[in-house]
Amino acid sequence: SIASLPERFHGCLIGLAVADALGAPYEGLTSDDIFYRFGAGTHVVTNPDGDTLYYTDDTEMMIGLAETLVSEGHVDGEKLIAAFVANYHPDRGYGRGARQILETAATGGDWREVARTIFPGGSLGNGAAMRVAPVGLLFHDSPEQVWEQAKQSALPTHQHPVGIEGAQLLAHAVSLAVQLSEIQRKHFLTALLDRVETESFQWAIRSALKIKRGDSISGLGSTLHADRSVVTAIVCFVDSPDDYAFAVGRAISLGDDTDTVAAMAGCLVGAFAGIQAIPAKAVEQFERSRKGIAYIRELANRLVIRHTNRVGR
Ligand code: F2R
Ligand code: MG
Ligand code: MG
Ligand code: MG
Repeated sequence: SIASLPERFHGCLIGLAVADALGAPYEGLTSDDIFYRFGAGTHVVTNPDGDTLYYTDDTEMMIGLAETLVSEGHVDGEKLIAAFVANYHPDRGYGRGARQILETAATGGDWREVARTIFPGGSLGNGAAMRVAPVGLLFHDSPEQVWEQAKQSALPTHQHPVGIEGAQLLAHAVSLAVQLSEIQRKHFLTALLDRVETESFQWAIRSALKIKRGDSISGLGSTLHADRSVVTAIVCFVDSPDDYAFAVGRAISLGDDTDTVAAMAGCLVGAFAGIQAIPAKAVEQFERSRKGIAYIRELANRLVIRHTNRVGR
């Protein structure tokens, strides 16, 4: 059965948070290490380690972006940084650049200058893409707004064209996933290829189009760099769009940036197949902190209302 729009908004945000938490224990490990020590990816998803699943920076920043969209109706860079700072817990495992920018902002320093100079050309980390899903949901009826608002949501921390376009690409993928009733692998990837402008992403999507469904995608990468993780996550989704355990498990099994590739694949499956596609056991084990599962569901509700008001229905 085809999921309703509210079910898809919930599926997207919960699918992101749960996958982030499922993948987090394995971040930085190699693919081999994960397999030999913990088993196949699907096993890791259906039999999560430990009692409670804790989310990381991926979800914490998604929450900050969703809060900003709910209160402002669009991305405001100052408000977004303020939300990131208010939610910031360094023990959630932030990237080196993100940490410096947020700590500078927290102490009243020139965080924009840090964002411009932190890495050559700015950050091309996948941090802007990992948090962008709420933009793809709220503006899904307008491809131009998705592209522009995703850019605005990236800029406070990610100034490099690859860091920015990674966010735009994932937001665009979310906006398609939340509307479609069927995913055609080649058609979906071609639609994304038509949209991207950087050579890095053109290369990655062309490579993905050459890989047959189910073949190894390890060559696409699963690193902290946006051009070596965003397309990988999208392929995990298009290869099994309504099988959360398989798509997220495959993302985790690649090793390296497991939480983030899983989070990006998980938000796409949730946006397409709805909240009912997320394994109940993992949702049950997800942390029940102040900004835990109930709060994320409330943000999804408020985004639905924002969207309804925005399109004037
Ligand atoms: N930070 C982590 N996990 C710890 C991983 C440690 C890793 N093994 C290591 O050695 O660093 N996870 C979280 O960070 C990722 C999102 O990162 P974000 O928000 O994009 O941060 P940052 O620091 O801007 O970028 C991440 C790294 O990418 C490299 N990088 C960025 N721009 C670069 C450039 N222009 N040139 C070269 N390298 C660049 C740097 O190493 C950055 O630190 C997610 O995985 C999240 O879960
Ligand atoms: Mg993380
Ligand atoms: Mg953002
Ligand atoms: Mg990560």
